Amino acid sequence: MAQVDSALWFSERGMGHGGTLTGTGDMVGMSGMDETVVAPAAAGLRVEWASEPTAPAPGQPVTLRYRVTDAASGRAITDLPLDHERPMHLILVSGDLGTFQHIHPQVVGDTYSVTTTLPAGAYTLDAEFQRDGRTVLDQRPLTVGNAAATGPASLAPDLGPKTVEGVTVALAAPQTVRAGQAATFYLRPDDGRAADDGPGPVPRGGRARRGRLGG
Ligand SMILES: [Cu+2]
Repeated sequence: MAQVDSALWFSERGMGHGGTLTGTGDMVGMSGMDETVVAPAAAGLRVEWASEPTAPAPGQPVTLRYRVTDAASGRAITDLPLDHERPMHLILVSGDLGTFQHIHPQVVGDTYSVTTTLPAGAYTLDAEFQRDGRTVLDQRPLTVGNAAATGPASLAPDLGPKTVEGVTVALAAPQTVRAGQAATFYLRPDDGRAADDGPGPVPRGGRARRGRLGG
């Protein structure tokens, strides 16, 4: 990799936002995988989930509630440790990959709750948090209005630089990515400032995301 020394490299663990993107197939690579991601049951937990309203409407606020309990005692857990400054990270992705949100439920009563607004479609919700040193992933579907509003994903490869809010991010990717084999991706943000200004801040939302291969 020619530009390793100047590239800002983010490990998949550094993002803290693992999960499987439904419908994407083999999409995102990983490097140095040393993190254990488990389902709630494997961590001795239950996750009770609810949306309000139960049938969310497009463009209308919907509150998503996660009640995490100790499976043995039934006790609600509201003291999840902070991981990247948040106790819980929630990624919402539409089936056609056209809508993506990364939001952070907060403790409300004995739940972790967040309110958002979504276009119509079928979504996958990945809620991730830490428990006893492991990363726990709760994954579930959510339909907003007409599920058929989001068709199949269009996955025409496009690895060119992208500019968002004045920051251009270039991606250096391996020629080939194979399921079960490590692959390293390099993201190089450039906000147009002189190089000796240092790398500058990385905009939120501009971070890499890890997925699992062969999902
Ligand atoms: Cu997050």
